[in-house]
Parts: sequence; structure tokens; C-alpha cells
Amino acid sequence: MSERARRGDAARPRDLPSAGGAPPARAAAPDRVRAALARLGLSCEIREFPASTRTAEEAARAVGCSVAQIVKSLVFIADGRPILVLASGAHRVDVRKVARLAGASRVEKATAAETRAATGFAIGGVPPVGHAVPLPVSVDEALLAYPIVYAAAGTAHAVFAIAPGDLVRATGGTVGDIAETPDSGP
Ligand code: 5CA
Repeated sequence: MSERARRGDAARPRDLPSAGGAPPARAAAPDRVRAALARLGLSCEIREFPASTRTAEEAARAVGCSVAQIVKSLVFIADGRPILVLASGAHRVDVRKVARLAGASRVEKATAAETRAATGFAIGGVPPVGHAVPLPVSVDEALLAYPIVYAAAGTAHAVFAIAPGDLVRATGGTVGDIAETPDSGP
């Protein structure tokens, strides 16, 4: 057993402030999202819930909004490179439509490990901003039907509210139809 495990330290010691009050080497996930939003000139309130917001359905229940107002931040691999798709919680993503919108020939869903490597966040908390590497972004046009939408804020218990126009500007995303329909499905 490692010395750390024997001491019962947290599993993610890098998130803890270091001795002497110095800033943490790696801030907690919601703080990283808050900082990324601030860098983009946005001051969105991050809301943390005791209940899970891991899925769009759970997030909608916690917030008290429609599932269509939840932003799913999904990583896909487009021609070998990670891209981010911001989809309405009401939609499944049609990879052929994403390929068209992103100008890629082959698009497939990322694995959990690929998602974490590209974004720095675990599935269920992946935010639309503040990623480990800058990702090209595609935005589901359906999100623009709402005055406010809610996106994950780094953990499976936190979301923030944002106007969809701000989301598009902040991410530099390309807006389009990415939704699977009965006609477009696999
Ligand atoms: N916090 C919520 C709402 S804001 C959220 O993050 N929803 S989400 O849709 O963006 O993230 C969950 C998604 O992760 C699932 O819809 C699914 O597409 C994907 N996912 C779940 N498990 C895996 C896995 N093992 N590998 C790859 N993708 C996965």
C-alpha cells in the first residue's frame, strides 16, 4: 500500500491547496470552469447540487428545466482529432451531420479516456469551456431556441446557466443541425 493510501489522503491530492496557503497546483474542477468563463468575459453563476447532474435528464431534474435546455458537452474524434459537440439534452447526435458541419470525413464517439485526455474533465462533468487543449466546437442549433441553457461545470454535481448566444461566442462554435432524427439515424 502506498504511503498516501496508508495516510488516507484524498484520491486527488493535486486538487488540495498546498501547505502554507499557496494556490493549488491544479484547481478544483468548478473553479477551473469559473476561471475559463471569466477569461472569456463571462460571469456565470455555478450551481452545485447534492443530487447528481451526470446525465441530461438528471441535470434537468436538478435545475427544474426541460431536458432540451441542458447542454451535453460530447467529445468525438473527427479524422483522428478530438472535437467537441454541444448538443441539446433532447437530442442524440448524428455523426454524419457532425462530420458535414465540422468538415471531417470520419467522426466517431470518443472513449471515456479520450474525453478526459482532450478536456481534462471526467464524463458527466465535461464543460463546454476550459479544456486541456482547445477543441473545434459544433453547436446544436436547437439550443438557440431557449433564452438560457445549462451546461456542466466540471463535475457531475455542478452546472452553470448561459445564454446560448454567449455559449456560441465563447466557444467559437459552428452552429448547425446535428440531431439524429428517425430519418437520419443509423
Ligand atoms: N452533466 C451532464 C449534463 S450537463 C452531462 O455531462 N451530460 S453529457 O451528456 O454531456 O455527458 C454524458 C455523456 O457522456 C453521455 O450522454 C454519453 O454520450 C457519454 N458517455 C457516457 N459514458 C461513456 C463512456 N463510457 N464512453 C464514452 N462516452 C460516454
